[in-house]
Amino acid sequence: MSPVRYALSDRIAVLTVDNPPVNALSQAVRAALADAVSRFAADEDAEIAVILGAGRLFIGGADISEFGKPPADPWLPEVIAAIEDCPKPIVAVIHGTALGGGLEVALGCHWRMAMPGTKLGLPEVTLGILPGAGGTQRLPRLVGLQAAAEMITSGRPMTAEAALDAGLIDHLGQGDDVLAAARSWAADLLTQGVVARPTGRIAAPSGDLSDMRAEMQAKSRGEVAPVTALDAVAASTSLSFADGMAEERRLFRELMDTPQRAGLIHAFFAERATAKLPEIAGIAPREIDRLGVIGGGTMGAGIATSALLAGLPVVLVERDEAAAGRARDTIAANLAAAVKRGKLDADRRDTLLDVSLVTATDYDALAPADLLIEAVFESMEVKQEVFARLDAVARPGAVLATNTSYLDVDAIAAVTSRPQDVIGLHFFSPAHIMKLLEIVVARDTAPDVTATAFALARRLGKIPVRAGVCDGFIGNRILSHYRTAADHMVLDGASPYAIDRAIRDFGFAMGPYQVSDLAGLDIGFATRQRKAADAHPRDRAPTFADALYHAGRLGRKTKRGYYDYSDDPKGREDPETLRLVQEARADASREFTDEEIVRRYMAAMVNEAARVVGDGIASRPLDVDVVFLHGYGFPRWRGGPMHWADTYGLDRILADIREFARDDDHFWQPAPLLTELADKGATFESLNRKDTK
Ligand code: T1G
Ligand code: NAD
Repeated sequence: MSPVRYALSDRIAVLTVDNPPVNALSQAVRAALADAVSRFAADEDAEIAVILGAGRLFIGGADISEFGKPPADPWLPEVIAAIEDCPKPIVAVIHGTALGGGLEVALGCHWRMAMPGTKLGLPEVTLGILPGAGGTQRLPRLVGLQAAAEMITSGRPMTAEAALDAGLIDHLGQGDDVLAAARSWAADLLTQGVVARPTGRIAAPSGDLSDMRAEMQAKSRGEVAPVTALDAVAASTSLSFADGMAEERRLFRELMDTPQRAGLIHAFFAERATAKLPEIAGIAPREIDRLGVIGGGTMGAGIATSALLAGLPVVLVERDEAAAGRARDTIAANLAAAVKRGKLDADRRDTLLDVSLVTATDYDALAPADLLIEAVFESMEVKQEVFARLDAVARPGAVLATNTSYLDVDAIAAVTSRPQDVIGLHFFSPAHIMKLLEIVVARDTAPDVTATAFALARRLGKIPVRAGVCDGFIGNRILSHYRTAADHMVLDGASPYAIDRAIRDFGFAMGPYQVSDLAGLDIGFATRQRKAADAHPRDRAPTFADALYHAGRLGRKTKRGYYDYSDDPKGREDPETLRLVQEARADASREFTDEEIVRRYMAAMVNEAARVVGDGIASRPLDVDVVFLHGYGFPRWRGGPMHWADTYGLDRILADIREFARDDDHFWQPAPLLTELADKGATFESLNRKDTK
């Protein structure tokens, strides 16, 4: 059956794009749409055409899985030109979502209507490209230069209401019967005697984007698509429509060929692949109607907020009334911020606080909970004591989860009579904002408990990644390793500021020492104390970090850490820090270029990541990528550390590690999986393909 249906009645032709799940504009859809438009043009009984999407949305854009393959006729710009050039009026009736090429189809139509709740956007820059079917030329003609530039360079969608205000659509529909609304509007237009009205013939917009360009360039940290997209929009002011279209195509092709495009598309599919695991395929999750949270500090309050926002009632247990009150205050403040951001209305907030949230000090209050998440202090002793108490009060079949950052989930499960019900749910801070959730599957965790954790993640709007039990799971384990590589460079003579700068220039949001200041230097100190007993004689301790800790420089919370925050919230470099660091290191004779800093940092990251995959802690390399993109500020356009490593070359990383091992063959030991893949000339991507497209 054709993916575009044609139906005629009362002089109205309805062209329905039907290509589940998102009506993407694959080659077959483009060809069928072009045919349907020709048929309408030739159909003497049809006076107006409506383009609609079947199912839950209009059109989700170009078919991303075709990117990187040779382009197949007809091209989308040609199909849209045929719509625009049709002498009889064609209207778009948009519901659900119109994204990328989907919105560009609508821009090529002569009139546009959207149903309430619709999102309209040009998200191409988030995939490393730009709107390549006329979006950069038609949108500014409809909504003005500035508004178009903002929409295209941010990739952020607009609501139907905002689109009406902006002039992007002509009419806001009503009700939820899209076809009926479409037919009724088309009939009205016919009565009004409307004619075809090509967007491309609207006068070119005027204005200047050079200030915006300079600002974007300064903030881009190496990302190319947004600035290039801006250049395409700017072309609409100085070139004819036809020449502007040609310029858009030229810039589009340029971006299509960049590694950044490949990185961003990898990220898109990787995020959707993490929940696809053979071990939970077809397994029914347990039902979750009520959550229990134990500990209402930073994490517990954030987790409770996240659950409440998703409509799950929460019972939160703290040590005493004062702590329970503080937890409630934190949650109230989190919800107030959500109200301020327009994510929640004030009445609903009141109901969540008064009805859906129960705070208590007695563990018996947890008895009705279907899933309990422990977020108490990071201490095995405390956690085991809490789990023994949970075992006594939780109902049979309840899932018992721990939010530990590093500790052994098997050892926590072992104090209960039901280790099959125990799992790790490692949220990231702030838990109601960060999307990543590491799901730590312990030795005895039952498959339906794992399936329940993935179902919960979906309900909370999180991106779940399966991890196995080890110190730090996927993210924190790899972090500890490359952090150590950075510390070694400081011990050998690099300034922490030089390292932070080089890492930011690579594209990370923050350097490792800025991250330390944010987390608190006491956290790192406590971790080192905890691990001191397992230290190898050749491990090199970061003596400078201890020195800062002992000097009371704990980071942002004490206004001083690696940086000085006393009169600058962003932090200033501080000669006192450099003096403390200098005193604390024995041999500081080496100099490091930015390039070497990045090489060492990334080699350590990829090497430990290869061990994490080789040991089965991460299911596939793509799972590591998603953890780093969403939990550690890894630059999205580089696709994640494993994708980046494939691009850089696994043989080159191995050569780097062997070079660094000449000075320190204890720290720099190549991971067996890295050696194996590099020797075969294979990539990490080859290990992803087994389970994903
Ligand atoms: N192409 C191919 N597959 C797609 C796709 C697309 N555009 N969008 C989604 N899928 C797959 C996805 O991988 C998943 O597959 C399934 O559909 C459901 O997706 C010329 C260059 C539309 C808001 O960037 O933002 O147009 O995992 O889980 O949460 O200028 O999908 O089930 O096998 O995300 O309901 C611009 C990308 C393209 C939109 C729906 N378009 N998609 O969200 O479902 S570039 C986009 C989305 C372009 C022109 C150009 C979302 C959605 P599987 P899902 P959802
Ligand atoms: P926190 O100190 O802010 O909060 C811990 C809370 O637990 C305190 O409010 C304390 O009163 C309460 N508590 C302690 N013992 C209790 C008990 N027996 N019963 C009930 N409540 C008890 O700590 P946090 O930062 O929220 O960390 C909690 C857990 O989450 C730790 O395991 C930590 O490793 C993990 N974690 C923290 C982060 C982070 O960035 N802060 C991120 C991920 C995971």
